[in-house]
Amino acid sequence: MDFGSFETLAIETSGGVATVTVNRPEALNALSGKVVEELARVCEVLNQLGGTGTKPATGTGSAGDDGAWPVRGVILTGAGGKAFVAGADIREMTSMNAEQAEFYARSMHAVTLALEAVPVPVIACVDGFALGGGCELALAADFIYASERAQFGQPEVNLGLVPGFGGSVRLQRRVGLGMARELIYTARRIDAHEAHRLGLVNRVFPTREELLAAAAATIREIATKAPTAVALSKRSINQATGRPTAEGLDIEARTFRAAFGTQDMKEGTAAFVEKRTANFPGR
Ligand code: DAK
Repeated sequence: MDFGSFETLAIETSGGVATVTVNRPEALNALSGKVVEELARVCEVLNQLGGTGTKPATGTGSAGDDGAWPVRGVILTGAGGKAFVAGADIREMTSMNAEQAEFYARSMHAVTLALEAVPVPVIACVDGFALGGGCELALAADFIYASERAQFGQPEVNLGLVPGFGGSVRLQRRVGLGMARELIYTARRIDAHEAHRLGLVNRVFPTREELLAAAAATIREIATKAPTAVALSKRSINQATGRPTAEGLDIEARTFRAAFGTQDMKEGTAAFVEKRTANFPGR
C-alpha cells in the first residue's frame, strides 16, 4: 500500500498493521495545519481498503498481504515518548484569522470523520499527553490503549477556547455526559488508570513497547476474522451511535442484509458447517 511521503508523519507497515506516527516531538506532536493535511492524505489512502473506498462490503480483492486488504488495522501514535498529541498547535493558532481558524477546524473535523470511515480498526496508542485536539484525535479512533505515562484532558477553557475537534460530541459518548462536562469545564488532566476506569481507555500497559505490541496483537487477532464483516460492523456502530434505538436497529438490519451478500459470509458459515477453518476471500 503506497502512502507517499510525509513531513510530519512516519508510516510503517508490517504484517498487515500500519503504524501512523505523528512525528513532531519538538512541539509534542501538536496538530499543525501540515499534520492535519497529511493525516487527511493517509485517511484517503486507508479508505481505499477493501477495493471500494467507503463501501467495504463489495470489495473485490482477497484478504491477505496482496489482496484488497493489505492493511488489517491501524495504530495511531505519537513520536518522542512524551506525547501522543499535545493538542492543536497553539503557536500556529495565534496567527490565524477567523477564516483560517474555520478552515483549520473543518479540515480536522474531516480528518476525524475520515478516520472513523476507515474500513479497518484504528487503535490510538497513547503514550504521554493526549490533550485537547490530541484527546479528540484519539477519540476518533475505534478505541484507545494507553501506557502508564498517558495523560488525557480537554484544556481548551484554559486558553479561552472550547473543544473544537469533536470533543463536545465524542467525549460524552465515551465517558457519559456528566463526566464529559466535568472534564471539559475543569480542564482537569486524568492519568491512564482514571481514563481506564471511565471507559475512555480500553487497556493500560506498563511500557510503550508493551502498548504497541498489544495493539498489533489485537489487530492480528481481528485479521483472522472476515474483513468485510469487521468493516460492516464498524460502519454500523458508527452510523448507529447517538441515534434513537429504533433508527440504530434499522441501520443494523440493513448492515446485516449487506453481510449476507458477501463471499465472506458464505465462506464463514460453510467453514463452520464443514468443521474447518474459514479462508475468507475478503469480499
Ligand atoms: N502547540 C504548540 N506547541 C506546543 C504545544 C501545543 N499544543 N504543546 C507543547 N508545545 C511545545 C512547547 O511550546 C515547547 O516548545 P519549545 O518552547 O521547547 O519551543 C515544547 O512543545 C515542549 O513543551 P513544554 O516545554 O511545555 O513541555 P512540558 O513538559 O513542560 O509541558 C505540557 C508539557 C503538555 C503540559 C505543556 O506543553 C502544555 O500544557 N501544552 C499545551 C497543552 C494544550 O493546552 N494543548 C492545546 C489544547 S487546545 C479550533 C479547533 C480546535 C482547537 C483549536 C481551535 N478551531 C475551531 C480553530 C483545539 C484546541 C486545543 O487542542
